[in-house]
Amino acid sequence: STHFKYTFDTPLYKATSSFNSGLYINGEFVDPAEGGTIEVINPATSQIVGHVSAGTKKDVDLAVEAAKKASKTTWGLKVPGKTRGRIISKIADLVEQNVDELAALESLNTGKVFTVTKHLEILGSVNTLRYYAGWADKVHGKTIETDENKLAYTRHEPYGVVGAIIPWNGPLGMLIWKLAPALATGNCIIVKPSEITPLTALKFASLLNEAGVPPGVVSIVVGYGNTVGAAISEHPLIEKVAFTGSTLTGRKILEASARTNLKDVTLELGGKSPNIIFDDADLEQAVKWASMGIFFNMGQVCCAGSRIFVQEGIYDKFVPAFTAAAKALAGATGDPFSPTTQHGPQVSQTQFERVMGYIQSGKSDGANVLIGGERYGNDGYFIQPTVFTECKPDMKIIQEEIFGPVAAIIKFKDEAEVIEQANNTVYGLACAVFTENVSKAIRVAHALEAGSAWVNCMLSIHDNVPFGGYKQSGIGRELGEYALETYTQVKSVHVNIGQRL
Ligand code: TXE
Repeated sequence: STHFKYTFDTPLYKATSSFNSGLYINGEFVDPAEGGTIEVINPATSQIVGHVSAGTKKDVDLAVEAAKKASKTTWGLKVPGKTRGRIISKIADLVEQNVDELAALESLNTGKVFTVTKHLEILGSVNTLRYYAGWADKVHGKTIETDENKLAYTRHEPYGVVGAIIPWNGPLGMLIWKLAPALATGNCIIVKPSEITPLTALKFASLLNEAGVPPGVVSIVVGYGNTVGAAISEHPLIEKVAFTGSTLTGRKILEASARTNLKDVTLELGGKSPNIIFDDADLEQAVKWASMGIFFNMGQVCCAGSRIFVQEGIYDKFVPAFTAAAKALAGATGDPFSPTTQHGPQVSQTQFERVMGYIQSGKSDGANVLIGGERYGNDGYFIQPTVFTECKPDMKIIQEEIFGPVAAIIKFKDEAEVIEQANNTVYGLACAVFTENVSKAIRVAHALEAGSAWVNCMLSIHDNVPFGGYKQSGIGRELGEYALETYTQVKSVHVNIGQRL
């Protein structure tokens, strides 16, 4: 099978990373049944840095077969929760021990800033694993009183085999958001990483045997969406699929479920999250959070605060301060492995072109570019942090998810008006409100149609707080106790203890 080897010689990380980049099925790295490789590209240079194997439907079938077997023998409710929890904790320890290498691989493959990746995504994944390790022996049903002749109770049983389809904006993070609750509840899981960013998933796979994960419990099948992704969505023996990605692909997965075995589907899709800054906000804080809220991860964040509504009384102060923040970030653009870099490239040529297309549409629709609006440098997929003003509600840059470092600022007059404008979108992933008036903050947070509402902060995510979308931003919740429900099915057991016919 394929092998990945890369020598990092950077100010922040110097080491050689070397691992098997075949498919990880039934506890070992194997060649795909029908062959095929995918090029791995460094978006900071647009150079090829290696190759990984690409699977097809046949490999998914093999992974499901192994998972089915494991779920009946070495995993599932056969294994006590505390044992599953201990194995998940061990995975967490191994990820933590490999944090620098995982962060380096993630930065190499995505262009994300190394130190940010290390502390937020990789160490964040360690925390998520530990959080769900703790749940593994705490998943239980209820006894329900009916009448004295009956004992009725519920069991929260795993689905057996679940699938996970992962995007490229948080390759390891989004994988762990799905894998950790799936394993904690006793499921086996087939994971398809994004074909653009497979490296951390494969390095992660290389740790699983040492962690004591029985063969078949986790399989990592790298491949394209229309082959491996479609095979997972259509598979008759996969009872649930968890997806993070575009709304378009989310629809296809739901359709595939409807056409085939009606598998349970959870979707975490796009967003166009409003960030509302009232006149009485703490200006300095609002500027910092708003800037982080749209520019973090080069804007490649599903819950990015991409529509910034600013009340007219603070508008003339907010706009120059926000533009200055974007300018400072532009000055810190460059190599993701440099200690001074805060802004890296977009993940791929396709995404670069998509975002530049949106910037062009904003310009031709008559929005005003205050700063940015162009690519940065000549190598790689860098785009300058961009700020638009004079935006109208029907412009594409206001209606559609750009998924790049592009902020659109809209001036508003009063609370009722801004709530209506903020909710004028098919999406409903997140929202934010900045004000020092606590009643107004809570009133607005409740009025906005979104799965997460942030008051005087943005992009704040915790393992024990659920995350997910209203409207076309998705179905179901990840993280927290709520996610456990999406990996279990409830069985009601009725025991007759006295009724005679
Ligand atoms: O996503 P896709 P793309 C949004 C963002 C971005 C846009 C396009 O706006 O600009 O989507 O990105 C797999 N059956 N988000 O086209 O296709 C694919 O292989 C099953 C938001 O890259 O949704 C990959 O593993 N799977 C977002 C995964 O879906 C299929 C994160 C995501 O890719 C498939 C990413 C199919 N038919 C993009 N086709 C977020 N919510 O955070 C593709 N895939």
